[in-house]
Amino acid sequence: METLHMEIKDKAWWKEVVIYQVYPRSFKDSNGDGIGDLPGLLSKLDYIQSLGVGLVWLNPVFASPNEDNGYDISNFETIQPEFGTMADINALITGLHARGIKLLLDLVINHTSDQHPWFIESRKSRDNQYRDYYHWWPAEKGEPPKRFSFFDPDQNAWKYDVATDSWYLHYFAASQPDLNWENPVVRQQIYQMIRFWLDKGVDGFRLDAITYIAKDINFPEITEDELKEKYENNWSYYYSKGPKLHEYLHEMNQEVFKGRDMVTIAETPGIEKEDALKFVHEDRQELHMLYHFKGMELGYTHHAFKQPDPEGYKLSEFKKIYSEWSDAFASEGWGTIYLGNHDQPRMLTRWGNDAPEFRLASSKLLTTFLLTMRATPIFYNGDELGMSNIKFEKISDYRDIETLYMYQYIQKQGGDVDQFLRDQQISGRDNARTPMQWDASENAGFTSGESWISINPDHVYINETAQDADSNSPLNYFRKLTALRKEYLELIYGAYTLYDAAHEQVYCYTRTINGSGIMVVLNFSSELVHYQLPEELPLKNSEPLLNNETSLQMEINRLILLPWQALLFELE
Ligand code: TEU
Ligand code: CA
Repeated sequence: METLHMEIKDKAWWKEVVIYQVYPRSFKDSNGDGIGDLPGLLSKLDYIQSLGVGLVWLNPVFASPNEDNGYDISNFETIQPEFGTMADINALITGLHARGIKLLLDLVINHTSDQHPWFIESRKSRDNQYRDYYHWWPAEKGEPPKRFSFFDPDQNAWKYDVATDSWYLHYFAASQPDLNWENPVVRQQIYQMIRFWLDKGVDGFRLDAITYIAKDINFPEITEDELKEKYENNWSYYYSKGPKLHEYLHEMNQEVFKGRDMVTIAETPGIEKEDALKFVHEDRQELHMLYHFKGMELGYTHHAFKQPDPEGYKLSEFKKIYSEWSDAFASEGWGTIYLGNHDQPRMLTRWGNDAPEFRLASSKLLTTFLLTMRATPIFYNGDELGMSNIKFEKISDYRDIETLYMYQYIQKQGGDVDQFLRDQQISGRDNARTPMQWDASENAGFTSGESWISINPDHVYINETAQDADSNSPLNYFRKLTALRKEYLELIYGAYTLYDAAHEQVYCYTRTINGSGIMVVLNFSSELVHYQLPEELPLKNSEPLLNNETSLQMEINRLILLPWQALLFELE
């Protein structure tokens, strides 16, 4: 172990940790109002420590009218009362640090809530001192050029405001007006706010929709053809190419992040792997890490909004994307990896198989993939238990504005809302937002009141209490893997090499330092698979280092893999 440490350059704590994402609204309710909160989270710090994770990403808990579950902030420096108080956040920072765990807060700075004092002032008059904090288009200039909104019943990113006979820009909901980053006063206000949280002891930030902050303020017309040819018919690819984006990210780094032992992880919708190092190459002095959406676009038909392909996804394409992004950071920069979060469905249902006979093995296999690839894993709360999609039947079951507004839009267009509801059973964001399943009791140990969103009925057999006592559970398997990462540095810094790229059922790769290391074999299918291990990879020991099943069928280098079986072998 010692020798290995010496050889590795650019080691960093944030390359070695597993990130645990906590969605506070659905984690633990402490006062029976059916909404998860900070005192509830504080009561679960020992649980989080038991997972072996090193960094917690907390979704927004700041003052918010809560139209987009906290991503519409009305005050960046106060805590939303239903979540708790500033004292609770202080206790969270102290409590996590006392357990050797660091904390990331969510920085939502592409937009604010329309209830933020800045916007309330800005919309009052055209010469208000806050006017240029946002993007306004005076009506006398005629209709503004089309811009697409992700959360709007008309998909229109411009909203007319009679008070000043003008339109304002909102890439997300109308209650989330976009900030004008071209205004240096706005940038300085934001830098000051970030310093406020860093001075309180926060260890870094996840930066929300950060690729969208820079706008071409000439607001040129984007024709249908141009959108198709240049931007894959996807506005996020246009929105992520604002002219001064990297200038602002560099400025923010220089003015706030530089010289601090902290980490930044950017959500970067609309980028390709060729763009990645522009954001995270050390010499650029912008960000530490990012997460992209290329994997998340896999397995959709692209004929309709987030419509799952009935054929599912092709493993060869899955391997291609995650291998290319691993290679993008092979010698420079550093990547992240995830399969789910609060904007995506549960990874088990989307990428695995949540049928009763396969779900435990499948969940453990996906955990194996995330924690053995060459990138910092971002692991979503509840996935360590193998939680699945709730698959709501009715639109009234949903709480998420992305689903509710898209339903209204399809309805207005006379589209097939029933098909949309079937699609959302697989792809809807609310599938990831059902409460954490602590036990088999009526409300899963989440609340003593009525939950803000339905609890998945499978909590009677998929819950933390039952799995804590079961050595073969997904929960204890997760704990084994976080421990293994601390023992085998190859799993962190080892080079990644893919084998059998064309195999449509088995994902086989190695993680090596100076040729020695670990081989990972994953059967991404619900069938038995006969698999010949790569000849050129002699095993140190035919006994696997880790097996998510309790049996192994192996003769010399031939394996008969069980459905969703995951194996780690030490290489000679
Ligand atoms: O998401 C930004 C983003 O790109 C999302 O629109 C994403 O593409 C979509 O949700 C996938 O379905 C961030 C936050 O993660 C999300 O929760 C917020 O709703 C959004 O920004 C606005 O703040
Ligand atoms: Ca509560």
